[in-house]
Amino acid sequence: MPPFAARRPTYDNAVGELTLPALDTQSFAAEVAEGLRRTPRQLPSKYFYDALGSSLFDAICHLPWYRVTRAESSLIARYAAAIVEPFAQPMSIAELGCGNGEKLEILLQASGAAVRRIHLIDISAKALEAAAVRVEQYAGDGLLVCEGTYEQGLARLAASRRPNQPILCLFLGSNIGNFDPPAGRELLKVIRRSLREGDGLLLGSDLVKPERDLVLAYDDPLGVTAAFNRNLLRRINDELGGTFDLDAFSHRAVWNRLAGRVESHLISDRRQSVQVAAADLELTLEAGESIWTESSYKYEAAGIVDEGIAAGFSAAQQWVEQDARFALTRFSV
Ligand code: AVJ
Repeated sequence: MPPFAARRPTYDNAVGELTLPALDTQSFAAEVAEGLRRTPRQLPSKYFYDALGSSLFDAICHLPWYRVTRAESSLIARYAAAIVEPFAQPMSIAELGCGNGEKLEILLQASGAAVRRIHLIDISAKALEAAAVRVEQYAGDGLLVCEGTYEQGLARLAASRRPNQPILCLFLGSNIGNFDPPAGRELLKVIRRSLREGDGLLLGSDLVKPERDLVLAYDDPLGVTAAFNRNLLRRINDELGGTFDLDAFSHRAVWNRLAGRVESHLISDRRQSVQVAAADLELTLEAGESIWTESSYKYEAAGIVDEGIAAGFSAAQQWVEQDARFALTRFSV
């Protein structure tokens, strides 16, 4: 039996298996149809993370030009003890969008905290398997794995928490940056409402920095980010019967200073028609027309603190990596 399958029984059966409406093929098709009919055309970035997309993202994290992951990992390694210091132990740790679990493992190892239960929440089954294998040894009181959206994971977290253990919820990697500011605010409120007094949130966010650094981070010379972006079209072809010609789209990253975000686009190199069978969609793209696939909002360090307090958290402590410009902020409930 593969290691992950053997650990499946650690799912919390009392809560039951949730159905995952945001992740099934029908919802994927509906969101693709809705986004591609919009002006400007758009696709939701949460669908990047199929097995290949998750592997490409792992590769991005090793690129010299994408410093988010390394900056955050070094902050966590250095300040691990301070990060967990306010929480009564033994405690639980939950991570929204845990990816491969590397940063959580660093926190568990470097903090030496008595962590009994671990909740992993991610939209990618492949990432969850990797994370589960990594941190299982630290979860003396069970590892709960939730393949789903943040909202689904938070609902399960609130319903399945251990009575006398505070929860530190991790929301790292600047994943908050994929939400436009009103949606980000709303998500922070949902996180806050899923937690209780004595709990905390550790939020990792990338900061505004010079434009050339931002553009290189999202349009790297090796073309890995371009492949990550184009893989969304490949996924639509494979899962929804799409006819995208992957060679006919160029990756473009632009810093939109006024909006405070890096935008990732796929630009149609020529006028072309595309069908997506499962979405019942036929569209014609003009030469130079863009499909906007991702926003990566960048924050000011003080702005992040304000957002957490506005969402109802009571206090904040912040650690900043000044060189790469990345902030880790811990909020108390
Ligand atoms: C995982 C959403 C934080 O926006 O920086 C990396 C994804 N996209 N390179 C980001 C990503 C292109 C990443 N997040």
